[in-house]
This record gives sequence, structure tokens and C-alpha cells, in this order.
Amino acid sequence: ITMKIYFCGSIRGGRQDAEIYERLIDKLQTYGEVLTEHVGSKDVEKNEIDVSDEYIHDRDVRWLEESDVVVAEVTQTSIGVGYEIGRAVAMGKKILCLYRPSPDKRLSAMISGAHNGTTFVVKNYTEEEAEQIFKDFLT
Ligand code: 6IA
Repeated sequence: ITMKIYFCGSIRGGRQDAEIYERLIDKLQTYGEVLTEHVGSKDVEKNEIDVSDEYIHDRDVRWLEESDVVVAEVTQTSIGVGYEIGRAVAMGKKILCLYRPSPDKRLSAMISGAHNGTTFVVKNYTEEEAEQIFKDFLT
């Protein structure tokens, strides 16, 4: 039985970290099924052009419900990622938030302040550390 991972990353909040999301998703796929592979795809905005926002929202909430664990890259501020994290907390999911410290992109207190070390983990990281962080959190 394979673990289902819901990965969150900014889409309309800005795509400057899309390649980082893609590499994180590649690493996560060694631990289980990533339900939201499209978050790391360059064409996400083209591919979803024909579906409604309601369809995207309802499908994503369903995937969130199905998931065993939520991993969010939170450096690039995104209202959708914040919403997903809040819904995931309400669902009692295990959540890992990854943040690349930067003075001009300070992390919301509503995320950093939610860290509890077990079910809600917020980690400052560099990409080289991601592999070990995943290993610690997912195994
Ligand atoms: O507010 P944002 O767009 O930055 O929210 C990003 C988060 O919401 C991601 O973690 C996704 O799980 C979810 N999300 C937002 N938009 C989409 C989407 N298509 N497809 C799937 N998940 C999404 C948007 C396409 C559109 C720009 C044409």
C-alpha cells in the first residue's frame, strides 16, 4: 500500500519556484504517489485552461482528503497553498512545510506559528537538505 502525498506549491501566486517544485516532487515520488504532480509542471497554466476553477477546487479538496501526508513549499506566497494547509489541518493531516529563508519573503506567522514538531512541521531548508528532511518526515 503506497503512501499518497499531496504536494502544494504556488500557481497563480507566482511560478518563479516551479523548477524547485518539480525537483521536490521527483524526490517525493520515491516515497509514494504524488497526487498533485502538475504543481511542478511548466504547462500547468496551459493544461488546465479548459477546466473551471470550481472543478480545480473540488478535485484538489478530494485529493487532499485522500492524502496521507501534505508537503508544501511555502517560500513563494500563495493564497491557494495557505488555504490547502488550513483545510489539511482541519482534516487532521500530517503536514510538512518547507521554507527557503529570505528577508524579502518572510513566512506568514500563521504557518511558522503552527509548527508543533510532530503533525505540523515547518522547516527552513536548502534544496540539498530536502532529501534528508523527506527521509526523516516520511519514514
Ligand atoms: O493560489 P495559487 O494558484 O498559487 O494556489 C496554488 C495551489 O492551489 C496548489 O498547491 C494547487 O494544489 C492548487 N491549485 C491552484 N490552481 C490549480 C490548478 N490549475 N490545477 C491544480 N491545482 C491548482 C490552475 C490553472 C489556471 C492557472 C489556469
